[in-house]
Amino acid sequence: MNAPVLSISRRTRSTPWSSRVEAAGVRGYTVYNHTLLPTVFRGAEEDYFHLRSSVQVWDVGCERQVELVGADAGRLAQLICVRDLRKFDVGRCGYAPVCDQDGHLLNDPIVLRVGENRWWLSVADSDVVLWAGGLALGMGLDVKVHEPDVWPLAVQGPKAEDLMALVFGETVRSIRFFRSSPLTFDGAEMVVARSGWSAQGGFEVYVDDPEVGIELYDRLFEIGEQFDVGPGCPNHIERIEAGLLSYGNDVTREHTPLEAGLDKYVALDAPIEAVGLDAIRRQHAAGVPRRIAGLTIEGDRVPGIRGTWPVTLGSVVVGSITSAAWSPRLSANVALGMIDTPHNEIGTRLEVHAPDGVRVAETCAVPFPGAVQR
Ligand code: THG
Repeated sequence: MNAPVLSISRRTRSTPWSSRVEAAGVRGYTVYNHTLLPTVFRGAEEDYFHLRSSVQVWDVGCERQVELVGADAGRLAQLICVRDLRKFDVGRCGYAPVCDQDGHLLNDPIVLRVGENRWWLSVADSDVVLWAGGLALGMGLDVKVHEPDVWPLAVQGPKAEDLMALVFGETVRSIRFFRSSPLTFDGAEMVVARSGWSAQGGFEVYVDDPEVGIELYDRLFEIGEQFDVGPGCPNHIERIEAGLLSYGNDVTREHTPLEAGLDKYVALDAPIEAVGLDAIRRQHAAGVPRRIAGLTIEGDRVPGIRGTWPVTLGSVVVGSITSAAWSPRLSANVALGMIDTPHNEIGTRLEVHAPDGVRVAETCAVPFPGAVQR
């Protein structure tokens, strides 16, 4: 049987690096923010071990920036994000849930304050620009909301810092986790942040010129040869082990940030007003009915997951598996699932209804052992 292909058109946006990624032998794509996102190069397991041992360059141009610029930009950012942004000085970045009026997750972006009155929401896969623009319009705010052409390029892995220091200079070493700094490459200034969707350490470069972007990509590969640099992408196995959530997969508009386990990014007590915060505070007071959990699933390699798998305790459905993969390092199946309270308490034994049969599973702490190397 021939596998179906993804037909790519104008609606499925390319990034400045799509041609490079294809030349490098990308084997799979997904679509994220209407944009191509590579999912595998040499194979999920090979990519995984390479990411954990050297350095990879990731085309994450699909992580679109929603820019808020103008006198009310800070006010709008705080209205949109349920995290307390009062201490966000210029250069600061942070993971910040975005919710609707019922406290349901609309997105889980990284927020960057890139100027006094300029903020970026580096968004996950949903159209935040429409929500932000609608709020600004409805509230009569003095702010422009748009999606500038800025594409993140991630450099991830234990050797990312050494590579970045050769390309951008030694000062990259002084950028702290979730901080950014404007740095120059070939005379072009760009925002460089210590962040990225892996637990292996690294940076993200926000590129606003496709030609410079290609030059940067090529330079990273030229100079990176000594570090065994390779093409890469967010790795399914690595990110499950790290407990990094995928919006649309692990958490959706059905869930609140508390159910997503993002409590520490919610201003439960701070005197701020953000859309959805009241609803989240009410849920916090009443108790959270379900929560994302790590799980190990017994047996040999689980099949690929497309959709979710039911989780039961005896005859009662108590949740679902949302992401699962065989970890070649732990020799175990690692998973994330949305599990009803109190069955999400660590050490609870449950059953998973995978397509190839029922398996025993056990809830566990995330990150998984040895996942974080940053
Ligand atoms: N980088 C950029 N934009 C993004 C992502 C990214 N937009 C979409 C998506 N990823 C947003 N989701 C996440 C989820 C988790 C993290 C980053 C983005 C993350 N979390 C750390 C953790 O959970 O350990 C730490 C978060 C913190 O301390 O603030 O890194 O990857 N540009």
